[in-house]
Amino acid sequence: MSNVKILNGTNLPNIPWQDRPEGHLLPIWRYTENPIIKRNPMPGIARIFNSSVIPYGDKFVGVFRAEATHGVPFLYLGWSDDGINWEYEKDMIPFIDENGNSAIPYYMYDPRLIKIEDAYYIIWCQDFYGAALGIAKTTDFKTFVRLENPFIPFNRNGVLFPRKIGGMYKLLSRPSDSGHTPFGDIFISESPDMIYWGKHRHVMGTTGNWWEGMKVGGGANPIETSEGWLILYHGVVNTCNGYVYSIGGAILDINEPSKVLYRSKRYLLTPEKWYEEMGFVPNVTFPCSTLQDAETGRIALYYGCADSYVGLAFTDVDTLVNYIKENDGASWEDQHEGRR
Ligand code: BMA
Repeated sequence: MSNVKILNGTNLPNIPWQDRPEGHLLPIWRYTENPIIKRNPMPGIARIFNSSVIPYGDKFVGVFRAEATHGVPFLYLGWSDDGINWEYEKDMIPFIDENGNSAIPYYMYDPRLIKIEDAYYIIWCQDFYGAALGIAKTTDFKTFVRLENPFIPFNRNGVLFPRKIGGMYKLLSRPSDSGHTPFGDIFISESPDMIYWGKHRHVMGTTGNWWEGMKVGGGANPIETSEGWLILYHGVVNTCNGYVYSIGGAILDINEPSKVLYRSKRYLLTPEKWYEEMGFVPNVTFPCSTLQDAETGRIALYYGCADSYVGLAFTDVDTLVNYIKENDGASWEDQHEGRR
């Protein structure tokens, strides 16, 4: 039983899990059999990484960023009994528009999958005359209908909240440029209908803590807790050898999530293992989704590793919330509503 409560969450007794290893210092610990998705996972696909998983009945469903052997990423659906071993559908997700016509973008990457009320939404980055966000809705994982793109380019790292707040859908995003974006803050926007997005607010930016000194971007779906919205995000530092992506954590106000209550000035996980340090893009740990068990507070984190693999890691809501509070470095700017 945890002290911090996961709110509006379901019990997930079959959550993938390993206990914290003796003497492990950081608040997130890795699955010993990582990476759970290795190179060339299926015909025509070179790498799967930066992917998102949710429970579905007594199984798990995932939307996977699959980089084809022609080098272009698209989204594939996968199913799993245990959240660790995955079977992928042979063809990419057949997105359609509202008239039923095929509507597959030129490329699609970094999906986040979420259930809101009775529907499932996928949000990702795609070409819209430049990198921007796309969204689609499904209720049966057979028909996937694209909604209007929420923002003009350039924007990435769209993360939806699992319920309306004050009657509005809420969306984190990271305005960017058309390339590898050497800057970036997290903003929040709201919508009554998932079509018209507005009332934009700044949530948080970079800090003087070097691991997140260049840019930050939303990661896993926010987890509703008795302390506020728990978010795991990525923070990036630029080095003489390229960008390094670590995982950070923060807690946002439950009713006004543009306000950061606590934010860890220390990373929660950073590239240390061979599958995080070596790969298509070295030194990337990129959080994209979590599973959580409301009963025990256990959290399983799926993260992309070096743009080559999917890694699994574990924590629990007490450990994470306590670590973020103990290492709090939220600035006045973070705690502010974020309106200028
Ligand atoms: C970001 C995104 C991620 C990727 C990361 C490291 O800009 O494109 O998909 O994991 O770069 O290459």
